[in-house]
Amino acid sequence: MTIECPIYYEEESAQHWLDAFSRQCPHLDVKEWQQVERPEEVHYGIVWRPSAEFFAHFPNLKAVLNLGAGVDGILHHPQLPDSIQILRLENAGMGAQMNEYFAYHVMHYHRHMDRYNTQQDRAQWQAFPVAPAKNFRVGILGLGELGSSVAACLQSFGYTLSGWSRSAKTLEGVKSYTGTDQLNQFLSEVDALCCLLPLTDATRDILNKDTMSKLPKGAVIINAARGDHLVEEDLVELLNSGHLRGAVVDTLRTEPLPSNSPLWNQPGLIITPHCAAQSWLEPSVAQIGNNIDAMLAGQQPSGIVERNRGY
Ligand code: NDP
Ligand code: OXD
Repeated sequence: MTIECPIYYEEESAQHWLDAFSRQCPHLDVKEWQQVERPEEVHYGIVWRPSAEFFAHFPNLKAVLNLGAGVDGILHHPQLPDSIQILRLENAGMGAQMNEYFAYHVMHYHRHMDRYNTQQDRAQWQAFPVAPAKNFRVGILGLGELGSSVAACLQSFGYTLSGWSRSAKTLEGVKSYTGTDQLNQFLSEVDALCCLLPLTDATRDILNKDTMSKLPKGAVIINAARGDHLVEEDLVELLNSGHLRGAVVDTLRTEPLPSNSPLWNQPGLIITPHCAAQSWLEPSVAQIGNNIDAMLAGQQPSGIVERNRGY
């Protein structure tokens, strides 16, 4: 028996997903959502940023499987029924990509590449002393699937690591901080602040003037979580005042960042186009296929989103 599953993918064509599902999960009949002939018979939908009408079109959905790790978009979907279970991708190749993204940028600052870039613009030849990695303190906001992967990767280079999460963690070599009570202490001991939090009511605007001012002077920020974590005007103010040495942002409040945004020309700011980690086809399809099989067999799938906590 084949199971019909509609897919809604925000970009023009879901063809690459359709091909991967037919290769890896031939027992699932995954098709573009408009091609489903009897929408009322469908129980599982596969989505990335579904349109307003998607949920009304499939009145008997039991679960949606999100083609990404972050679920802030789908949780704010105006038509999302209360009864539907939401599953998200866990890692699915994104851990390795985040490791590369954060290692690259942490080293950019630890090894003074920002300063050398500026010097090159001025044809200036001057070396800075190289401090051991253990003297460069990296703090990670969010120690979930991706944050804990980045922590383990950076630890292998010898960086001094700490992390902030809702629940306490026992990750080797990572000092664990939890809750708002411990946030200021955590921030005060960090040279590079990496953000890998989910966007929730509790974390929106968390990188603001007050919190970023708690970082030591000369600290840097690397945000690859969501644009709404960061108050962009506050970042600009702290870069211009010299409190922050630099920042890297992969996600912005408005995406794509408009071409006339002054952020493009902000000194000290590196912008990348929401590319830190992508949902790779093979592991994503395998995870979604396993989850649908588990639900069909009456078993617990993985990656269940707890709606009350927002991630
Ligand atoms: P997880 O849900 O696995 O981890 C989230 C972490 O954040 C957990 O450690 C959690 O704590 C912590 N956390 C959540 N709320 C709070 C809070 N209020 N206070 C303190 N800590 C909190 O998420 P992932 O690691 O899979 O993904 C993280 C985010 O990365 C995604 O939500 C998405 O926004 C972003 N992302 C960005 C991509 C890009 O290309 N730029 C690609 C993929 C993801 P606890 O462990 O106690 O639950
Ligand atoms: C995600 C993303 O959340 O790509 O997976 O941002």
